Amino acid sequence: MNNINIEQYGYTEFYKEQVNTLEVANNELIPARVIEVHREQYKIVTALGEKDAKLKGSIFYNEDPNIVFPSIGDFVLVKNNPIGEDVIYRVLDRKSKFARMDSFNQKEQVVATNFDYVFIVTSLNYDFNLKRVERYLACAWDSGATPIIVLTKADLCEDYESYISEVEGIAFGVPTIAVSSLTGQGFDQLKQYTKSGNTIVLLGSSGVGKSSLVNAIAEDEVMKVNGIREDDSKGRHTTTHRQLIMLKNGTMIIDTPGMRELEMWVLDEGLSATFSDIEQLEVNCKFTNCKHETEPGCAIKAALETGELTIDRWKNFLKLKKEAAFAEKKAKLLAKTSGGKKKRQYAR
Ligand SMILES: Nc1nc2c(ncn2[C@@H]2O[C@H](COP(=O)(O)OP(=O)(O)O)[C@@H](O)[C@H]2O)c(=O)[nH]1
Ligand SMILES: [Mg+2]
Ligand SMILES: [Zn+2]
Repeated sequence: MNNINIEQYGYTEFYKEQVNTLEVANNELIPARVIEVHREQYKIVTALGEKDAKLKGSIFYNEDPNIVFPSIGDFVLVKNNPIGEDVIYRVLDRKSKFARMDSFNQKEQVVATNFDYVFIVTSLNYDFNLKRVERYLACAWDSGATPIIVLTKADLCEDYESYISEVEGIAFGVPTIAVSSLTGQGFDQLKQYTKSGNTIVLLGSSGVGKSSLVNAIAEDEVMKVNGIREDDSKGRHTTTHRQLIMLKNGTMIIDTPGMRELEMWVLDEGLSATFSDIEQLEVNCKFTNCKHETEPGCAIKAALETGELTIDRWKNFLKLKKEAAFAEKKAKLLAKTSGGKKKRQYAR
């Protein structure tokens, strides 16, 4: 794959200007985009094609606490090595990013960068949850990119117009599009965003149809859909880890497991705020460690009986709480393994 036009990967004036002011335009460094991240190993794409790359040690491991490490989607400056790995010298300023605080290392963990649109994906069946959309929206605005709300599985919903107006009530001016990856409904409305040179990140719970959506945009099976037996998906090239994938039409999708953790973190942050009524009820349980199961004097059970608290809301709370706890456990575990490794490198 020779002589790629790096502009197809979203290398715009925003990045070019930075390179010009750095006065590196005439030296040997060339721009590249990071399309895969594996610990210290990177896969990048430059005008010369896809290459493996590593960091310039004297720049990245020199005790400078402000040094920015490349993440998926980053534009970087590299020195081409015709017989081996390219060497990354610098990360260019980002136009958007998703990051979460890694509480273990007290460091910001960047999950994805330089995307144009955040597709906030929620399905029109049981998963539909306005509060959740609200939190995703806040997160998307923070990122610096433009949110688009995508309501999936329109084929399963008779009255999606009312859902759309509900969403529009909380998301002023944010495009809200109902789609079905099964029937193709709504995809002509998505086309203005899924264009060559654009990078998209998808945010949404598991099962809402993100992979199906990407496949439908790609008109190709680029991602594994949940619930399809292994045998059936043989031969499909499924995405694995921290990738930026280029679809045939030139749209790029950032697909990273980090998004899942980010999402859980967002949910956790919002959990207390969203369910403050439940937290207020809990205060009235007879026992401070009440599990709201069989304990006497349980205020939650009483509220469920009177209908003050609906079963649906209670179940939703329990489900989100469980997801958030799981994500936190996993994030801590991840932080432990990658954190230890990095510290050793700094000591060099
Ligand atoms: N009826 C219907 N089912 C869908 C649609 N999109 C996805 N699904 C189903 O929803 C399930 C989860 O889809 P998947 O794309 O793996 O969701 P993800 O976890 O968000 O990536 C699968 O069983 C899909 O077949 C849709 O537009 N209509
Ligand atoms: Mg998926
Ligand atoms: Zn209780």
